[in-house]
Amino acid sequence: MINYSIRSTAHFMGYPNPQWAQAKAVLLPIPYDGTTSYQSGTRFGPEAMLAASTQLELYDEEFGFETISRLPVYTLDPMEPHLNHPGDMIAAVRQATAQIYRAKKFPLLFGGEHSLTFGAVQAAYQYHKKFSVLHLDAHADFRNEYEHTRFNHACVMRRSIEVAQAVTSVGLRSIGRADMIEHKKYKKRHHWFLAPAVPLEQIIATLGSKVYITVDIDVLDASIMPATGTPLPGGLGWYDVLAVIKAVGQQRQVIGADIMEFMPIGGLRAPDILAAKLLYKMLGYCLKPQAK
Ligand SMILES: [Mn+2]
Repeated sequence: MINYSIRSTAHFMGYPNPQWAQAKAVLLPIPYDGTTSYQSGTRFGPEAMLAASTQLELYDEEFGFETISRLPVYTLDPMEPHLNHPGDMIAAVRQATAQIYRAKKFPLLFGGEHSLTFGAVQAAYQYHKKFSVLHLDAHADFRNEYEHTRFNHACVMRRSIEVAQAVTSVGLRSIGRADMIEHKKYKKRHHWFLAPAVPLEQIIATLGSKVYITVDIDVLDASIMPATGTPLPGGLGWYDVLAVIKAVGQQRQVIGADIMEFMPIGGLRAPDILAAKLLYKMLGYCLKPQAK
């Protein structure tokens, strides 16, 4: 078992947790926003997603079954935030994710700010060695350092390429000069596709056989996903994002995933539902439970 706990919360989809030994996927809520640069509030993301998930149908009309009754999903208690240094929180995420891998289960994290993804990527490296990262985001997050730390959310893919065999970013529409300088150093292993293009075959061709998927929720267009720290216009649509994840799930082995940067807006429920539904669809696409 994972040895931390601060409080219990709703389980995903309002569905009871299976026995730990039976669980195939493990959901790890991480309410943390220590380095968020523009506005904070992603610490409230996981709770809002869990609450919204209880409003979704268990039955998935695309798959023709209830994903969660075919696929035992265990929802952990939210991680306790370490507020001293972002590196401490990333180390805690690495430890927690490593425990999920050690138990031979699929980690699906949701936060929380994007810097945390590096902890999960490090744990993936520990257990899988060779893997690619598929990165859905408005921003390249490829700076070597930002606001005096190498662990800022704006650096998370630059850190990740130090352990992953390749990083492929999709949906980008904000690339800084500092991102570009680093990109040139890693050109052979760092691929990017600018929004609104989602060329599935080309994207998949850049990925190795094992893939970790990280979704910064701001990859979606701000009109349907305003609930994020640094929203940008011109993003991908709902079906674009589903198509990429579905194709990767069909053609590669997905070894872990996350959804980050969701920052609920009080009184506005549509983004909460979107984020919760995306999590549910990702479970189906990545773990492919069979119909009985
Ligand atoms: Mn972003």
